[in-house]
Amino acid sequence: MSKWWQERVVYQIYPRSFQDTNGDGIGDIPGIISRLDLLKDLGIGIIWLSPVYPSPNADYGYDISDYKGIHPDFGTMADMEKLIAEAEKRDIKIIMDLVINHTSDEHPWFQASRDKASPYRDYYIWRPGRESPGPGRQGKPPNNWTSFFGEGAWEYDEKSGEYYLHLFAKKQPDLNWHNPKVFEEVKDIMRFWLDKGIAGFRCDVINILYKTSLKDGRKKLALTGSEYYLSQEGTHEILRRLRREVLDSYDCFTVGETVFVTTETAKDLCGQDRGELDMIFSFEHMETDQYFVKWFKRKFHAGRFARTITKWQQAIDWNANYLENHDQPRCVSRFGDDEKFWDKSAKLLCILLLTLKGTPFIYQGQEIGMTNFDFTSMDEIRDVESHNIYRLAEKLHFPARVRWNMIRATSRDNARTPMQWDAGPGAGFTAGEPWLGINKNHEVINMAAQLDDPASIRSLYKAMIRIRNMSDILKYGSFEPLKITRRLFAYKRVLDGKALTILLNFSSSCVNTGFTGEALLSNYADKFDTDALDRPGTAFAGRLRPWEAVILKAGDAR
Ligand code: TEU
Ligand code: CA
Repeated sequence: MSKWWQERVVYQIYPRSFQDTNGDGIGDIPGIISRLDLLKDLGIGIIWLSPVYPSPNADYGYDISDYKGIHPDFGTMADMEKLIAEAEKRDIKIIMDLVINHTSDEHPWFQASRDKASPYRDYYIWRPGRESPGPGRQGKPPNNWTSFFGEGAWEYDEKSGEYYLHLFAKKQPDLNWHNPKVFEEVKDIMRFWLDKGIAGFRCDVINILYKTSLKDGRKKLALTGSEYYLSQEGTHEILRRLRREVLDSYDCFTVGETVFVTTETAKDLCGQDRGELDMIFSFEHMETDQYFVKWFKRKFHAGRFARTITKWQQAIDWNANYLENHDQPRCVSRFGDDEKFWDKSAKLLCILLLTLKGTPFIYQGQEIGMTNFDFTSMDEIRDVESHNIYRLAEKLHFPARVRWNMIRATSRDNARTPMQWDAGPGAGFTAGEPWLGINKNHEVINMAAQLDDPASIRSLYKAMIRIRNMSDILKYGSFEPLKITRRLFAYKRVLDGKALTILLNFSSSCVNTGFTGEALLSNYADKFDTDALDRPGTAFAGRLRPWEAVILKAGDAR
């Protein structure tokens, strides 16, 4: 009944920022290999590797120019094979990023496709300009769609005299999923990696593959045109066919990154009877601190956040749970308190993540409570999305200070600063000049400082991963909300008459929860034991200290 990917905790590596071994300032595959023992010690069972393929890095690897290669910055195919083998020795599986909505414009398919007579022409979505008075005249873009990165979704190509569609950066042309040849190419790529021993894929923006029409969309603040490509039936069909024709022949799983899904549309993508994806990343809980688009921040409200998580826990059989990834600001800076209660709030978020129902995904650095960056200007930002949005806001006459505050709070570079291994000048990440600035707080927040400290954030992650791995209640128990206020999130996990109650205080003042009992674990403890759930606990009178998180024994489920 249960699957191995439900029993293991996933750790996401953003290779560029994980560990550099040759001093070029860029993380690499040998660096990942050198840290495998540490990941094993943490207790994780699966690594999700963000893209390591050749790429001109317009979007740092999410613009792929060769799906069957390894970017020389990261190493060689031999390094990759060694990584797979070394991980396997430690019983760690590896999943890779599958980016198939678009390629790089430097991919040979796209280069060939710029020639109207090429057999590759139809691999992409080309259209003539509108109201163009004659051949060779550019005209206006074919429709009014806008891209995820804030610009128009069409780019004019001089060479072929037509526009191509790109839902992300202009160096990321969208593939044409109406073309059966594209489908065959992708199947071939998937088999190539599965045959090398990869255990599955994280499927990038996978619910937007199929565009039903290229008509003008209803005008919106963002993503005009999305009604023609979000979770369309054509996409469902592609996913079912990829499952049947490729994935079913391997012992593997898929997690889809699915944008703008509701609990209803999500069920069609990952429902067990659908034969599409095994689980999905949804975004709704990540949108609870914003107005409409992520650039307009709204004060974090724990109640809204908890209600959204609860809704998804109850609606979906098996969620992919996450609080952080390479696109999102750091969770302690966003849902916790990265100043006075940095330690306690990072630990509270750890307990939340590891006690939800579903597969937990931890992002590199989260296990030591890394925070948002401390950059002071746009010159320090590398992310294409941040620069595009900054420029757009400039065009809209937003004052400079407002623009910078938008970027500071939401930039994806918040999560992409190098891993903080130690307090030294290169943070133990590099002996050279890092590709992206290292947060100055690495002198305090780093792995070396936490590794042997039994009370550290990292020690709690390690304990909680083991506890979850051993607890059927935490893995398979149902999720039942108990109480949600602006500060308190209380829920129960129940299995076969046994239950655990989780109480989380999302505030810097004390909270009376109204729950009493036997506390098995608290984030205020001075050491974290993996057998915490099996030993007698201590009496809990109902009051939580600032940012305190407690797991209570609740023997009688009802
Ligand atoms: O992200 C898609 C996505 O919708 C967003 O999370 C995106 O990062 C952006 O914030 C929208 O405002 C995936 C990848 O995770 C991301 O790194 C890539 O840039 C993107 O697809 C394109 O491949
Ligand atoms: Ca390197």
